[in-house]
Amino acid sequence: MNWLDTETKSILWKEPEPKLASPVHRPVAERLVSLLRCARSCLALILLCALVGCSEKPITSAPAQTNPTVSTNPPAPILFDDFESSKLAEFWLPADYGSGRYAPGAIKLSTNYARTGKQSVEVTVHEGDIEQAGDDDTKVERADLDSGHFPLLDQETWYAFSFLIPRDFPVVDTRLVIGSCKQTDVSRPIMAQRYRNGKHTLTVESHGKKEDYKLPGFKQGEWVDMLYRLRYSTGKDGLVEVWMNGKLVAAYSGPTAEEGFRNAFYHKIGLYRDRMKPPMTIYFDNYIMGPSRTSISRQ
Ligand SMILES: [Ca+2]
Repeated sequence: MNWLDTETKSILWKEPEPKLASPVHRPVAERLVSLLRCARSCLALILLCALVGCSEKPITSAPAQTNPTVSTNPPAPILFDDFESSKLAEFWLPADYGSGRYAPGAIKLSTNYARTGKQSVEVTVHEGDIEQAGDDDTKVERADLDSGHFPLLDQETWYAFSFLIPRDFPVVDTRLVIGSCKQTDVSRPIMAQRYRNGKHTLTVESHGKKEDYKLPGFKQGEWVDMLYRLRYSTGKDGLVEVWMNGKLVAAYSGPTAEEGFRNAFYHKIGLYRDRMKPPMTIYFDNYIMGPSRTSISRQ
């Protein structure tokens, strides 16, 4: 199978930088220049830290568990849609299925923007679309694409996609989720990527606890590449790691699934919000899901 074109591969999988020549083979003058440059960069970094403060802890990968629970379920399937065909890929659930739902006409293939190729998928939500009761007497509405429910307990699953929020997108202080991972019969999302009032954030919720992560901002009108690594587990070996434009921006380790609920997990992209008047439109491209990083980047 080789469904990723070269451009897509280059986005999802950045090849390692070519190794520099060994210092012993480089002329002395070149090494001196290199040392001076390094010293200058270090000094600049120290000055920058002194000016802006470097109190924030760097984000590191969630610690690897020495004895993660081994699953007897089949690994996550490999799914891919570059939205270049005349219709959505077969794996997307229909508009009226479960909780990933959309109104007629809400999901369209579009040539307005493309991360690669000529098309992406355009998702629009209007006031009252698939309205349901939310928390605290709120009403929620949605246009969601659901990539399917799978028995992924105690397994790693990777998801990648690109999104673009147009320049004229309404920036409002209203709850808005653009991507989430969920356990089928649990109401709260395990992980939700949010964009509210111009702030880009992520929440991880499990076992009654909720953690908030601030994600880097982005420019409306430009593509953003996301990569999620999830390990669905009711125990300590669960994890959530999120990369944005190739940089690790959030890492959580701990439970990511609820006991006593179904071994069925799914991922949605789209627009899920508290009810409001102005419509919203977002674009997605290059959706990929698979059981490992290599499975979604080197097919
Ligand atoms: Ca495309």
